[in-house]
Amino acid sequence: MARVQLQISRRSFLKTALAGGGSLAVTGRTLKRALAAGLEKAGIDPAWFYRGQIKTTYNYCDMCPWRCGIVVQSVGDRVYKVDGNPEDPKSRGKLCARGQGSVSFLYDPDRLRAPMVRTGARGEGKFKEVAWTEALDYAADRLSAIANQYGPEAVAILGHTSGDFWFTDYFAQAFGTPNAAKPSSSLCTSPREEAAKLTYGLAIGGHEPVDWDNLRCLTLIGSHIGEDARNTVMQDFAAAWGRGARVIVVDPRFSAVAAKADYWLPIKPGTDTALLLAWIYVLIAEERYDRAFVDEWTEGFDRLQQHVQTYTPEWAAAITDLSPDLIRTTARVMADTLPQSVIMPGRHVTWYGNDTQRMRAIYIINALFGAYGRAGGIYFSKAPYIESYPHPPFAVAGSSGGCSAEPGEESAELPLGPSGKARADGARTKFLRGATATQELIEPMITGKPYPIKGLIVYGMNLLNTIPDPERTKQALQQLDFVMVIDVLPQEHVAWADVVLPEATALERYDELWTVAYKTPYIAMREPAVAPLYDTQPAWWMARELGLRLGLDKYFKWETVEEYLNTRLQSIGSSLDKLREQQGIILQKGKPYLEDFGDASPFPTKSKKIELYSEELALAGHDPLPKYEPVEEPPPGYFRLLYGRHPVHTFAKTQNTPLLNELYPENEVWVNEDVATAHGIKEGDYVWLENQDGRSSGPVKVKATQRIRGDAVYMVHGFGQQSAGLSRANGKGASDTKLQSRYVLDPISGGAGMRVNFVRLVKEA
Ligand code: MGD
Ligand code: MGD
Ligand code: SF4
Repeated sequence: MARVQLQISRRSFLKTALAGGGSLAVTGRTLKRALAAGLEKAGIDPAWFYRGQIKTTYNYCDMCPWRCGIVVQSVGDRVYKVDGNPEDPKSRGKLCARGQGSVSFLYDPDRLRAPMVRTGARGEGKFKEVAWTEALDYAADRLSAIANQYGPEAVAILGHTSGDFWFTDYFAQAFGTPNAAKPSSSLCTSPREEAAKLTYGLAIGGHEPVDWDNLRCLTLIGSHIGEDARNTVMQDFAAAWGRGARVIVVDPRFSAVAAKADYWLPIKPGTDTALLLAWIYVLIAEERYDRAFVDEWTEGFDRLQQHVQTYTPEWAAAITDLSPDLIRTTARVMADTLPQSVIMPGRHVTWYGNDTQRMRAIYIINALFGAYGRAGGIYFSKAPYIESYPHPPFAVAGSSGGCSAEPGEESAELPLGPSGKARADGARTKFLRGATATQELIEPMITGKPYPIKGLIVYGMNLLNTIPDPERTKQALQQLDFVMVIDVLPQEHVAWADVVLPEATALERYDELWTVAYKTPYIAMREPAVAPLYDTQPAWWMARELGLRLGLDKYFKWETVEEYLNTRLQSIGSSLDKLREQQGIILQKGKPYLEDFGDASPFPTKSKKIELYSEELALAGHDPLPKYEPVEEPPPGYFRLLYGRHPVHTFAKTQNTPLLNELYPENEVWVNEDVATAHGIKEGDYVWLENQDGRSSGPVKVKATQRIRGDAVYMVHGFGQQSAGLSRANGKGASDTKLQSRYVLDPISGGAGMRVNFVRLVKEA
């Protein structure tokens, strides 16, 4: 421990010196160095001298939902360095570029600085700064007026980023609204979660449980590792690739990871289920599956065999635009190394509105490989044990779910409000499994059906860049009685708030413990490295202050967040101090493999087996086995709009971060080179994109390339923002969200498929 601290301290000190322009004057630095040199000469280790200056704190990175453990070095009131926490099972001492950008995010001069109350019209962005007491009193008055007139369910709470627990979970449940949702569910992972629960009874949770250490063949359906820059996944992929694991990438675009693959399948967008069915056909027809595993652990194999009889590679080739040979060869390559062969469960899987069935097809193939609970396959995640803070039962049970929710935390049961009303997105009746449908909560704000939503709290979610059809969202915002936004930056939706509460960033605050279901379950802490800048406050404080004003005292008995955290940690014989001594991480024991379960089944389905054929789907009138359903084709002159990630940006959150903005300031639209030439457009030209409903975004630079098919265009999500307060990001590039005026709902999971929009290229005048 001391050794690590000393090394980091020296490095941080050098960094401090290099940073220049910081709080340490050059003369002071020279003097300190001279003193240190004097101590060294006298045979005294000068480390203590520096250590007095440099504070080490433990945290988890908030630059994306992956949340790698970090070690933060600060001097006085300034943070200088963020490193990966070597004890953290996910960061393993390393960070991605965005994680390195945390300090720049903290010191973004455009940050929100004080609570504000609206003075102009909604959307105009005119505010006056007020004291916290005034802002909170006003918000509490408005929220209780709505609850008194319409019931607490008339307030919706939409949230994301790692502090969302305090509002989307804790406050929402104490206040009594079931209308709390996270975009990371219905706009991201819900189809893969619902398909997993239907097929083998377990949710995937926050971290795809691929047993990388022993993996010998990896197949990626879309997942674009490297651009999707999750630190651990990139480390694991690099290690597996270095060991010689085979890699198969299915993507209409020659992605960064396709460049590392043994096979790239440039599939026609929207046809993946046909490919998966043909792979199943080959695996069964050629008996390239793990028969013993299938016999012992699966249900419905005979019906699956019958079902795929006509799904030959030749059938799939006509649909997918891939050759039958390539389909056969790749099935054989995958099967060569079973059970150490995995099709990685995707993450952002809300593509076309039939996504649960595509995900089921993926899980069925993994079952044929015998991958579940086997080394080099799919391990079983386990959530760490720790008690919740003891409080009286909440007014409403939670199920907001999401990207970072852990297995077991999400519930298929939908919460009811105190007045007995179910969530207003209609999930109980509309979708089989009832994932939280963030975008569907917009409708009751406009139509008042099934009952009115009159108030909205947005915590750490980029409302107008995250939910498709932002024009519809603006219409909803106009109609609400009260809108409160808690954010750190003047993002576009902030201009629509009645009250704006500025939050301290992750490096400036305590937060809820990060409890991670993983191969090795673990718990990580977040503590402030420095005091909050400006007049900002942490979410736990805001939630408590509002709760007390709303008469919810019984849920907020803890006076400080340290008391809250220590109470939870006591349940496992720990405390904040002990956690600090353990470098911010508590590891627990997992149960990753079949043998860890003894005679018991690890699959909590009705049959206690992997359900290749799903009775539950059949009973609900859905296809019990996955079928290929064609998706709508682009009209003549239009291209399907595809989107993804850039390694140095997260969603629409980091485009304004000085350091990251410098690395990639604007997005580009990828257009097939031949198509561009036919349109008289060349690399570097600027174009506008106009979608099927006349919505446009741009101007955006053209990347004319053979790395994408001719029927689609591609761009990085998160650009094309319109907020004057974001001095670097404002007006740069094009927005995929603005061009997504429609989406198709997956009837099983409620996920909103967004790759159903088409654009044409309009040359910049
Ligand atoms: P971000 O743009 O990261 O995405 O949706 P969001 O989480 O809404 O927005 C984070 C917001 O939190 C920003 O407003 C940021 O300023 C604010 N913020 C940052 N740090 C803090 C903090 O410490 N405290 C508070 N209070 N606020 C903070 C992501 C969602 O988007 C997801 S998970 C997916 S997978 C989907 N991706 C996607 C896409 O690729 N394309 C399109 N068009 N839509 C998408 N929607 C979904
Ligand atoms: P996808 O949307 O599944 O995203 O990352 P992924 O889960 O990897 O994949 C996008 C890829 O799908 C693109 O390469 C696109 O060309 C391809 N694609 C498009 N249409 C089709 C199709 O019809 N078939 C096939 N086979 N491929 C298709 C999202 C993930 O990224 C998420 S959800 C989060 S929360 C994180 N966000 C994030 C970030 O914001 N920034 C960075 N740098 N990394 C991130 N990592 C995570
Ligand atoms: Fe931070 Fe990168 Fe880890 Fe995300 S993947 S939590 S941005 S270091």
